[in-house]
Amino acid sequence: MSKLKIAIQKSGRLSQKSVALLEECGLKFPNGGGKLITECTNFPVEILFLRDDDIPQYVEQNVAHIGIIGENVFLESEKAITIVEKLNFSVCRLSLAVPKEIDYPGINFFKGKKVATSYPNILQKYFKENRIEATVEVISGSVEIAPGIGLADGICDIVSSGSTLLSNGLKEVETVVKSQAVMVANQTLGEEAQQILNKLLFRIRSVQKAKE
Ligand code: PRT
Ligand code: ZN
Repeated sequence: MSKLKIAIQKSGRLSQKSVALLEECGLKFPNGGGKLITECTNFPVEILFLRDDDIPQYVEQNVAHIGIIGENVFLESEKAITIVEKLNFSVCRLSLAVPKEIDYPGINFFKGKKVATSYPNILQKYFKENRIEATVEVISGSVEIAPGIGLADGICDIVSSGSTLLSNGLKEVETVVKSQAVMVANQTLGEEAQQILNKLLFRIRSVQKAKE
């Protein structure tokens, strides 16, 4: 029998909770030791540990059948994959923020401005929908320092408690998208993979219900 291949984040904010969810579903597997791939001992599942940004591509190409990522990564990737379950953890939002001393007049503030982000696809779509012409400056990390060093007038980044914005002299002014961990799947799963996924989804839903 073939196995369902599940991609989860190797190390980061989603890792522990992804492992915990699979364990709560009754899956037993050796975890740790820096292995990149591991087999469940009691379920036809193989787990791949990857960078979260690579997961949409692997799922689209069917290298992994399913994956667990933030909705923000799903949306930014623009890959042809499907969300099959929202997982209710790692809740956050992608927001626009500006220096706190700005007297913010509303979204038109961003017209003609420069905004730093690691999420150019999501941000450009948002600006287009809101008829804002702005320059999107792509940087891969430490986005919060961009206004302070004169690189941008504002930023678009993940916010959860808001304390990072605060400590960098910024304030949140618009929510661009809300996010949480989601399970994504390849759009043309074979019958066997689909059957295993259905079993797993049934267990995930039971685990979620028990927590309500
Ligand atoms: O190495 P790899 O590429 O796999 O990981 P990564 O560094 O890209 O991602 P990681 O582990 O930081 O985050 C994984 C996912 O967790 C994100 O894609 C989000 O879906 C989700 N998540 C939830 C968050 C946060 N909360 C979060 N607070 N991702 C990032 N942050 C960062 C944010 O970028 C900002 O720097 O935390 C800071 C803001 O937090 P607050 O609490 O100060 O507002
Ligand atoms: Zn990443």
